Amino acid sequence: MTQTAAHAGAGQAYAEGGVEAMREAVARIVNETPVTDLHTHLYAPAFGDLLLWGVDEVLIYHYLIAEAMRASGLPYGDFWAMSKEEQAAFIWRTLFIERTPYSEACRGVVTVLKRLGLNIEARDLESYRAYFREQDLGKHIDAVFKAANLESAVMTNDPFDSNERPVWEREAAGDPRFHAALRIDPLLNDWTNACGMLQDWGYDTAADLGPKTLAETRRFLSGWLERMNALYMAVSLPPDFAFPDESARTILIRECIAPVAEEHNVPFALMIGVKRAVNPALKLAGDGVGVADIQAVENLCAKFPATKFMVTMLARENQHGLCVTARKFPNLFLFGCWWFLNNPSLIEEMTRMRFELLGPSVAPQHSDARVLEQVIYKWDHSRAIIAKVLADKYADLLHAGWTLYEDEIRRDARMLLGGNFWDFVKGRAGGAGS
Ligand code: HDL
Ligand code: ZN
Repeated sequence: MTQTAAHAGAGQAYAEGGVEAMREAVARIVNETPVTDLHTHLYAPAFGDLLLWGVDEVLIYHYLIAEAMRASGLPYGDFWAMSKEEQAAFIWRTLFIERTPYSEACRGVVTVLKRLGLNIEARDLESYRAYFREQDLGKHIDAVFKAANLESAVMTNDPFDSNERPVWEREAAGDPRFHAALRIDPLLNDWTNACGMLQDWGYDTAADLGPKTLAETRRFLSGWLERMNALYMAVSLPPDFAFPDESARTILIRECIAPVAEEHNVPFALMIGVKRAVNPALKLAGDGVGVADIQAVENLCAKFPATKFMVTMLARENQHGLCVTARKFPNLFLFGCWWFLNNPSLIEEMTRMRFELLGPSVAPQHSDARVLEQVIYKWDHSRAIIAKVLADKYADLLHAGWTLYEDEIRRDARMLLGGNFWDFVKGRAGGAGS
């Protein structure tokens, strides 16, 4: 007999007359709840210079490069000819001194400097540089994780990256605050070249994707999942991603990714909708967005019910369809407001839509941080919005007559800021497939 009468709640109770007190409690609890940041481009200290940190790296973030090139009209070649310090000074002058820094990526820099206790009023880049020069990286990582209230972060680990692969081959000392995710874009988006690299590494593969090649590709995936102790496999995909179709990608997903994901009980994360290099002259800042077809997600979840899929899509236009699809498939887990969606107006819109259609069953945000200190602003800004939307939904519920208890708010915040992700990673695929 399932429990029906008793309620789960304990602690302070909130009913319709206590909405303001409830809002304060929600803001406090969301800020107090440690986060698992499930997708970043940060690296554990063992990866050396791959971990980007400090004010110059914060300023030359590719989001800010795009904004500064747009604002200044500087020829691309002139910018790329500059040193990192010169690029950072150019961006500081262009976006923060000559203009007001109210874009989200600019405001983020201000939040970082303020939360690290620097003198914003001075607007003095040299003084900020002096502060970072004095930092010991290990202690600085501790301070940044504490400021962001980050429990841990998931890296993006690419065995096809010639800078990163040797670190894993040296058996890099792990840091419990940095988890691994196996990133496989070359395998699924550039099979011919990836096949050649696999051959170089001793895998008996051929471009024709015969049975031996498929077995060897599964061996490659299993080996790296184990070496990295990766939490999931991930890929970014173009707007025209289709499944199934006649491509090598469909064969690799069907014969390699899905079975290996199920065998290792790890999710397969698809980040769909990026148009790479729409302006190649901007390099990393040159990628764009396109509306994708949700049918591919439906087909994957239906065909592989025992495989766990994490999905985030880049186009605003795809968000409602993705929420509806997640209602149909318990093996589909939605996460984050990715990249061009990571702005207050769109985070609020998406979080409201997800809470209304999917309740507490999503991961509303990830940071995608590329530079260590960015986690401070990305989580400050997102926690405020998540708390606001959650409190609004609670207020509607109290108006409907529900009573909410303080420890239920804590439970919900824990679920949204990491608990749901860990449950999905550790559990079996939900629904018919399990
Ligand atoms: O493919 C990805 O993981 C994207 O997040 C890209 O890294 C992108 O450049 C980015 O940093 N977005 O926030
Ligand atoms: Zn990313």
